[in-house]
Amino acid sequence: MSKKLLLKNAHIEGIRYYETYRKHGGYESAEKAFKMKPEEILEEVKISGLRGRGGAGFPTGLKWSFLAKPEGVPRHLVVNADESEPGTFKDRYLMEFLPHLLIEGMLISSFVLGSNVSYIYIRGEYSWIPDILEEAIEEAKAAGFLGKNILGSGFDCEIYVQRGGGAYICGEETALLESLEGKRGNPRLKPPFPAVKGLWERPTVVNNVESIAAVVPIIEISGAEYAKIGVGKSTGTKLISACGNINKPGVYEIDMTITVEEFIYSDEYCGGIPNGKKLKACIPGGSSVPIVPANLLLKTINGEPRYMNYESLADGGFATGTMMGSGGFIVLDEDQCVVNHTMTLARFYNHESCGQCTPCREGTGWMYKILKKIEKGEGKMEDIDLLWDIQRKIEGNTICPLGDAAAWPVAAAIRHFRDEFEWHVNNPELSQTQNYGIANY
Ligand code: L3W
Ligand code: SF4
Repeated sequence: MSKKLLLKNAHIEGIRYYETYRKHGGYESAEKAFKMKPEEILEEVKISGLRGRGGAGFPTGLKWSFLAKPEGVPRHLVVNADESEPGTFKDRYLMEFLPHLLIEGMLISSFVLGSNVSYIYIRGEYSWIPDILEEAIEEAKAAGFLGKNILGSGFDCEIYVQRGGGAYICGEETALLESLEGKRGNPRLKPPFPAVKGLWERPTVVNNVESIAAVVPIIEISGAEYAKIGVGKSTGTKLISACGNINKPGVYEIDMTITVEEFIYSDEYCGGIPNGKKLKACIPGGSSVPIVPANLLLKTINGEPRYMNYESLADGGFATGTMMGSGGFIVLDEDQCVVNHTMTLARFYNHESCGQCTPCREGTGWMYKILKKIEKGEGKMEDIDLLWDIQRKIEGNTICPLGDAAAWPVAAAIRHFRDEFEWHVNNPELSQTQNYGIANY
């Protein structure tokens, strides 16, 4: 059974409220942290090996250490709660059921970074959550954990919640900052990274909800103890939101030592595939990461079991591996059509492209059009090669990672499931009424 750090108290009734949260050890990490120096806390976070839980897996302590500290210039912590990656809903769970865990993590992190005004930027579609967060912020303030001179330390901190307008691109950290500044959410060129020039050109750390919540158990048990959980550079625990063709969709906390097979089939997690169907493929890290067929999902090319962690999921590179990404775990059974699925994703990325760069703006549109044509049985064999060619021209040639995120699913689908694309081309009549999966199993 995986160790629980973030969700250990999630089952307790009323844990959303300050009194219950406090009764179960809430804000004890903050009290401990305020007896330490900010540099000592930073050291604990570095030792913990915590990696950003939003998708990129960048070491959190390292990011914090990049924060510029020019004299007299305010610094900010911004929590990225714009959880829009298809298949990803773990931050929603944290904010809805454990808002004080996030507030406590933000308090400790703001103290380390010297952020007197910190923000939560939350996706607009999570319309009911800002009220929950604001209530928790008020409770924390009333209890002396926010506001002026927190715990007599002389440190002041306010937290504000800002709602997004429903654009996926605002989850990209620089687009988020633009939006927070009241502008259209267009990604900025990096460098400069937000740690140097972020919100209103001030040094800013942007971290995912789960990353900031993880700071609480790190301080509670120490960075060294946190680092002992998990394996290699995949330390601590990770929240996985599981969906698709599984018996038990939901949010699970895993300690990154379990295998993919165990995660899909064990009753503790996904509980297997409904109706005894076979596993076809999985997208383990949100829609942006490469799809992997069952044979490469349960084992690596070297025959090793594939584990639910950053290194093992990526084993073999994009040709045979994938990415942990945001932990949005999407399972496809044998009845699913990869072409149809890829087309749906292409439509999403085309719709969400901000339009600043030509390869992304035009390429996502062309990929969607071609996929639609193939899926309807109106494609030619050359279209598959054209599709491959277009995604190659997008990857690495855009301002922000949305371009790559649109290209990778197409590349992986063609690489691993070319037969399905060819089936649609060769079976135009069947393509009108059936999908590849149903027709072939
Ligand atoms: C200072 C340097 N800071 C890097 C910082 C950078 C950022 C973090 C990671 O994209 C991925 C994307 C999605 N000085 C720095 C530095 N940093 N070098 O480190 O940076 P990066 O560029 O590796 O990634 P990113 O731009 O943050 C994130 C993928 O995650 N993804 C996520 C999708 C959406 C969600 C969601 O809805 N929650 O996660 C899924 O795979 O495709 O590749 O902070 O500033 N020298
Ligand atoms: Fe906009 Fe796409 Fe360019 Fe990102 S890659 S800046 S979403 S056009």
